[in-house]
Amino acid sequence: MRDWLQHVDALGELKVLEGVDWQENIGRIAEMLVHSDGAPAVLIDKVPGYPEGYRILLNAQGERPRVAVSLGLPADIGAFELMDEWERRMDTVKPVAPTVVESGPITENVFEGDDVDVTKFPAPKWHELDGGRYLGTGVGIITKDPESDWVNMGTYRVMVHDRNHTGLYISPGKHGMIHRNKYFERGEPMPAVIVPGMDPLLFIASCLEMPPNMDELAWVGGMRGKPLDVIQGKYTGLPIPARAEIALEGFLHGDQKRLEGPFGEWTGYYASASREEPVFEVKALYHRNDPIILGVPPEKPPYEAHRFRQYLRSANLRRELRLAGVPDVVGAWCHTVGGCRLFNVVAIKQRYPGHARQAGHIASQTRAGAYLGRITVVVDEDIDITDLNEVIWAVCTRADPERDLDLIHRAWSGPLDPAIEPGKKGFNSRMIIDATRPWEWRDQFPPAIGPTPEEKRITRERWDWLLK
Ligand SMILES: Cc1cc2nc3c(=O)[nH]c(=O)nc-3n(C[C@H](O)[C@H](O)[C@H](O)COP(=O)(O)O)c2cc1C
Ligand SMILES: [Mn+2]
Repeated sequence: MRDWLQHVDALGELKVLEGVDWQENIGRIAEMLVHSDGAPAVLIDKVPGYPEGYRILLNAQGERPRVAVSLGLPADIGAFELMDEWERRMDTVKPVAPTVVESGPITENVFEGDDVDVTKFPAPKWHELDGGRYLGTGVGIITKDPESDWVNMGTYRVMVHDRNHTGLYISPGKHGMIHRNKYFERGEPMPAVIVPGMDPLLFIASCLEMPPNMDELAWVGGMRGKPLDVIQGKYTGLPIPARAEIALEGFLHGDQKRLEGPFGEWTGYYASASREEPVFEVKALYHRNDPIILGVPPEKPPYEAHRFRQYLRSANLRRELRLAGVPDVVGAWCHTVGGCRLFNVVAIKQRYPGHARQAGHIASQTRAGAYLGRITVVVDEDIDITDLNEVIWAVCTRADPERDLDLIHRAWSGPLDPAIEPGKKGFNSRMIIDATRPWEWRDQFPPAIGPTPEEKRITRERWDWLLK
């Protein structure tokens, strides 16, 4: 993260802000930053009541140039070039296992037993109605499958309970939850490491849907072309990134529960209310000198994670459709308005009857689209899928509801789904809208009005003083 900050500062995209209270105004500023186009990354320092140097990074990857820095790409890269490069890397990057080292910046400060105190960090109350202070938002949770060598890192929110206890909310079906349930079924606590501040690329790997059995730490090693240095956790043996900012090592206990939540979530609501959740006991606390919390509080869409996942998850969706054997997928776009989950669009060049339904049903169930989706729209290749206006126009003019609407019942949802009744959260349904020209009479479909992009370019050149 320190290198990343230098790069971003050199681009003029980093601002430092001092003296802002954790109770209200850090959260307020975070909310407003992610909803402003062109807003910088902001490093908050000198939080009243906390030591100078204990910082919080906000809006790190809210703009494309800063996502490019994370990926080691030119800062002026275009959206589609970024997506192509991401897709290429997802196809070609081979995981490189981390290297175990004895120490690193993360061991500059190590506390155990009574000396553990996670309340020393200026974790903000991010949203007015949150049930507590969340240290973990831009966080990665490292766990291991008890039945195999699979190490996973996923982003699951972390609320502070007291000096050596936190909450950990994991949605059903997430890899950390699959691991957790296996430990709990054996009557064992789950060993885990919580990393609330780290390299933004690690965070990307942690919060995007990588395949099961993929070690996100090894994936980042592959992306960087060199293994990540890790120390071995003293209590759990789990890998801890040696250059991370902060790490909490300990155990999640199935038989100790405390209220967790509510928390403002990515759907734009405090949707999961508060529930009893297993408690994470911190056995060891590690942090660098002058540690930096990575703050990525969820907000009403689009927030920071949507701003970068619109490229990365869309590229993943396009790739997964290709890998599933759906031909002639021209593009896929996970719209930020739906949190890059609830409203996804796929464009195809129709090749055969049923092609559009195939694309729609599969898009709604790939790794990129399966969890808590809602609406998948399939359009023809002439529609600009990044433009909501064009997409809705296609829905309004090419889809007839009784012919073009399919539902999938009892699909993968979870407690965060605001449309599902309390007590019944778990399943939801999916709407597949086939907004392509109907296959049988596509040749008789009325032609759309308007010049082609090439014609527009020529006309714009000729009358450039008038037509921008
Ligand atoms: C800022 C942010 C916060 C998130 N919080 C949670 C969370 O509290 N619980 C959860 O299950 N998923 C959360 N997610 C989504 C998961 O991190 C994401 O689905 C990821 O793929 C999980 O890793 P896994 O696929 O290895 O399980 C969050 C994502 C972001 C960007
Ligand atoms: Mn995973």
